[in-house]
Amino acid sequence: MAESSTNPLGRPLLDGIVPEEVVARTEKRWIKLMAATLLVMMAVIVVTGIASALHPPSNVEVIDPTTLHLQGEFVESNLGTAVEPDGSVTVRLIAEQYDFIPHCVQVPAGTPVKFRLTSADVVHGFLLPNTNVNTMVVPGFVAEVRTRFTTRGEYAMPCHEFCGLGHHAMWAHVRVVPKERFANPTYLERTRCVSQ
Ligand SMILES: [Cu+2]
Repeated sequence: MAESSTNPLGRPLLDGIVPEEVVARTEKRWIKLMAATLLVMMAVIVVTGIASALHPPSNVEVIDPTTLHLQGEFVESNLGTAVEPDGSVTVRLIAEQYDFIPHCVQVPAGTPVKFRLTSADVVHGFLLPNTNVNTMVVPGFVAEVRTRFTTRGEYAMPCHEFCGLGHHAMWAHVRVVPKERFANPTYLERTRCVSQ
């Protein structure tokens, strides 16, 4: 009898009790299925990593967060809105506990706008509601997001990565002004929202 080898009591199993060999066979199948799933997931991670598809959000550009204020692209005099030779606009911002620097920037409507951000301390988030702008700002990396504003108005920018006790108050603003009113801005106009 089949049961005698798996059933030490040597008597028929009660209704509803699954024989040991059936349990063992089912468990083996599940182990094989789980191992195959793990292998596929690991292969995906390795392949995407090797193909450089696995990286911090939006950009693979490293920067030393401890010297932002001393040298390079994110020194204070280079922050804010800058008009490029091709007419597009680049906005450079630093995120730090608990503010964006500059706190308010102006950009023209109907113009390609490139935001470049980095963090001076911990991970922050940058989000402009109702636009495609949404990125993490990771210390040591430059995040880059491109967009174009179709209508004028003011966008509130909340930090959407919890960054400490003052996180809830970490907001900045983007003011979109008509293209024809957006002349090459002075230093003050680059780094704050002065009325035009
Ligand atoms: Cu935050």
